Amino acid sequence: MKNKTALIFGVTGQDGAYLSKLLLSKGYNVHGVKRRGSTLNTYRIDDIYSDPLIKKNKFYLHYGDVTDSISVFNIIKKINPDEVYNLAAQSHVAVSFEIPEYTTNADALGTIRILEAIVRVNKKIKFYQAGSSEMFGKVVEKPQNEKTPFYPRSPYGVAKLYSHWITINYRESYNLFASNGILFNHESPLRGETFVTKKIVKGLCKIKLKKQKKLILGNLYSKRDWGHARDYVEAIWKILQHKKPDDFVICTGKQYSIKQFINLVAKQLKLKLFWKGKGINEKAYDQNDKLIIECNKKYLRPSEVDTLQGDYSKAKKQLKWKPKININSLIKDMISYELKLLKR
Ligand code: NAP
Ligand code: G4F
Repeated sequence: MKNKTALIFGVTGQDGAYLSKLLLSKGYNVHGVKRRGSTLNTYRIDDIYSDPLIKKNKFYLHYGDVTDSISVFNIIKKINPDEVYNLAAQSHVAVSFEIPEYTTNADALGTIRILEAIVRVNKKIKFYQAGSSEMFGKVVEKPQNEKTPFYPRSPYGVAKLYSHWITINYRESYNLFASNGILFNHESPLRGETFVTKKIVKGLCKIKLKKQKKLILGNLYSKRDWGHARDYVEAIWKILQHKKPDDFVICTGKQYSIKQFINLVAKQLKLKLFWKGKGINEKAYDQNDKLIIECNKKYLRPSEVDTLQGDYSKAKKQLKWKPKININSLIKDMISYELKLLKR
């Protein structure tokens, strides 16, 4: 049987890197779409990329942008892949309040550009849409599953909800194999630097090594259901291998507050933290009463998602998927990567 070909929009991101490696390990030809920037953005995939003109490999990169219909159409037409994974997004919730129109263009309209290209080029191409637990927003029930009504709380969440429904609409209208993952927060050593887990792990590692004095955060009390990106890209792939297109919640079912996450990281780093104060004035000190963590309202959002906790029963039953990496192993992985970098 011929090897499958996958096309990944958002290949340079956290999930793009893990998914590329997974698909290559399964024998796929992997094509990725990267954006042109004034600085290089391929550090997460540099280890698997070598110029095909120099060395024949099965990993190819193309310049494109999901806000540019021409590039989206041309790439899909040229590659005519078996599977398209749409991971491309302005993925930072807080930033989506500052650039709402761009976020909508990339995260909502980007999806319809890809779906339209698939309809015009080849309706047999399977499509995965990277949906988010942010769509549950101000949650109306706990835990959240595929039947939970949505209530997004940010331009990002609203844009992702458009993509969720347009994926279902194209599935029903054109009989496409188009599926949504509704993924809860997932992290890894490759997580973007401004997301809270990475910021905490990096900040506390630097404080431990005396390379940074303090860490400044926002809301310490929101709760998230955090998994490992390596587990979640396995689920993404399984969603497209399922016998029929469908929508799946992917999560761990466990939740922790930001403060609990900090305490777990500090424990692994053998940093003793003493918490004082409440709300935005809550602060953490070390055993010498030196200030290590404080909060600033700069990092608060106009509207917050207070709690997220998923139920992955459907994925467990139908995809035979469950998370393998727990929160402490995730933190261990993130810390060891960070310490290695810092000690280099
Ligand atoms: P990420 O690290 O921020 O990666 C996003 C990717 O999208 C990057 O490759 C980025 O390129 C690319 N991108 C951004 N705007 C683009 C545009 N206009 N055209 C083409 N590419 C563009 O995000 P991630 O954590 O890997 O997440 C992958 C997807 O899953 C995203 O859609 C995200 O919204 C969604 N999601 C993530 C989580 C999570 O917890 N990680 C949970 C649920 C859903 P650059 O490298 O050039 O910036
Ligand atoms: O790490 P975060 O920025 O992730 P958030 O907003 O939950 O979004 C992530 O997960 C979504 C899935 O639910 C994805 F769709 C999305 O693309 C992204 O990957 O913030 C987590 C929590 C928030 O409640 C935030 O207010 O941490 C709180 N927080 C507290 N201090 C902070 C900070 N968040 C950030 N980024 N930076 C802080 O200093």
